[in-house]
Amino acid sequence: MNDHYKTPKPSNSGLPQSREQKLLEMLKVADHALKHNLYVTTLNEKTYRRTVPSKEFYVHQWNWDSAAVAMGLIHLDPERAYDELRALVSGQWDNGLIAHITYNPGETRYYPQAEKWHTEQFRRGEIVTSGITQPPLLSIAVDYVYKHSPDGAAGDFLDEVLPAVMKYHDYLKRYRDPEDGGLLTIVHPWESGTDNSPRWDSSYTHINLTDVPQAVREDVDANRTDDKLGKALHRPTQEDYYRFMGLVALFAKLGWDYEKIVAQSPFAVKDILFSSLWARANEALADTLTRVGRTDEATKYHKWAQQTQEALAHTWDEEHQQYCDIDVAQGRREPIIEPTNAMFLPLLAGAVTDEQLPKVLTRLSDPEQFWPAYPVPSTALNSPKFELTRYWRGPTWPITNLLIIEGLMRYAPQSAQARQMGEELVDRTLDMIEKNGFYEYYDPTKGEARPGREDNARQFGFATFSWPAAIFIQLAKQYRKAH
Ligand code: 2M8
Repeated sequence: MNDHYKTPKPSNSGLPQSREQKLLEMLKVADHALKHNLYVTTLNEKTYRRTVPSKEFYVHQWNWDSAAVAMGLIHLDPERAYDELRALVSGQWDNGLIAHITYNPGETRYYPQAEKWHTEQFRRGEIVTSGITQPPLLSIAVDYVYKHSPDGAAGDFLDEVLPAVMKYHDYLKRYRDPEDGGLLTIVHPWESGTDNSPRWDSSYTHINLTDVPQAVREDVDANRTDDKLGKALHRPTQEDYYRFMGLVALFAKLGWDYEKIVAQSPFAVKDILFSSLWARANEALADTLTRVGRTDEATKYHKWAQQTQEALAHTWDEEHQQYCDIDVAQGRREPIIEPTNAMFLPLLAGAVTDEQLPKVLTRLSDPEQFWPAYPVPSTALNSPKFELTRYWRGPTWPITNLLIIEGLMRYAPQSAQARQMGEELVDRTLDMIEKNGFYEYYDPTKGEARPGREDNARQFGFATFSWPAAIFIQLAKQYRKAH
C-alpha cells in the first residue's frame, strides 16, 4: 500500500491526540483516497467523474459502491457526490436497468472485460455496461445526498437523476417481482453484492458445470485476472467463475430479455439483502418525492416498501432463528438456511416484528457467531462454512456494517439494546478502518487487514478501497459530528 494512504500517526507532541483531531486527520486521508480513485472520462461528448472501487483491480464504476461513495462525498465535496450519481445513471438501459458495472474505456485489467457481456445493443452511445444489477442502494444515496446538500445546491442534480431512479424502480418491480409478492429475484451471485456467500452454495448444485460451454471455461482459464492480481486463496474458486461466466453467456443468449432470464436462469433467488435494500430504497424514494412536493407519486413507493416489509417478516424461520433467502430457480421454492450477516438486513428495511426483534439481537450479539472483536462477519464464526480470509465467506465488510448500523438505529427508539449495539458497531467500524486504512474487507477477530508480510497472510482484498473511505466519512459525520 502506498504510504500516503496509511493511517496518520499520532502527533509527536508527546500528548495523546484527541479523538476529534484523529478523526479529522483520518477524514483528510479518506478524501485523498477518494481523489486517488477518481476517473474522468468524456463519453457522448459529456464529461463524467466517477470513483472506482480500487485502482489495484476494480477499475470501473460499480453500482452500490458508487452509491456508498456519494454518501461520503456529499460531506466533503457536494459537486463530486452529484457527479458520481449522474455518472451512475448515465448508462441506464431503455428497460430501466442500471447495471452493476459501467465500464471505463481503455481499461482491460478487470475480468470480465466489457465485450464479454454482449450488451452492445443496449448501450447509450459510448457508455458501456454489464447486463446485471446490484443491491439498490442508489435511491437511498440520492435521498441522503439531497438531504445533506448545502441549501439550494442540489436542484439540477435531482432533476437529472430522479427520473432515472424512478425508472429503475419500475424495472425492478416489473422484472424482479413478476408475481408481485414483495421479494425481488436476483439471477446472478454478482447481483447480490455478496458474490460467493455460502447462501448460494445450494443453488450452485443446480448449475451443472457440464452445461457451461467449453469456450466459456476456456475463456475463464485463459483470461481471469482477479486471482492473479489478488490472492487466489481469498478469491472465489475457478468453478465459481465458470458458473459466473456461464450465467453471463446464457443471459446473452437469451438476448438480455429479463422475462426469459428470470424464468429460465438456473440461479434465481429471492434475496433477503437485496429485498431489504429494496424496501428501504422505496421509502427513500418516497421521501425524496415528498420533500419536493410530489406526494401523489410517493404513494406507490410507500406501498411497495410496506409490501416488502411484510414479505421479509414472513421469511423468518423459527427453527433456525433467521430470515431466509428462497431459491426460486426454474419453479423451485426452497428456503436457504445459511447463517450469514444478510439475516440482519431486515432491520434496515424496518421489517422486523416486535416478536422477532429480541431473537435477531440475541443472534447478532453472540460473540461465537456474529459479535467478535470486529463485527459483523459475513458468515457466522461457528458455521462450518466460515473462512477467515475468503471473500464474502467470513471477513467483515464496511458496507454491510453501515447497513446494519442504520438498521439497529432504526430500532433504537424502541430498543435500548439495538441503540447500544448500533453505537458500538459505529465505534468498532471506525476503529477497524482507522487502524488499518482502507481495505476491501477485514479480519473480524482482530480487525486487521494486513496481518503480516508472509505470502499466506497477504492483505485482505484490494487496497486504497473507496467505500471504506466513504463509509468512514459518513459514520464520522453522522455519528461523531466531526467537522
Ligand atoms: C465484488 O464484486 C465483483 C463483481 O461485481 C468482483 O468480485 O469482481 C463484490 O464485493 C461487490 O459487492 C462489489 O460491489 C465489487 C466492487 O467493490 O466487488
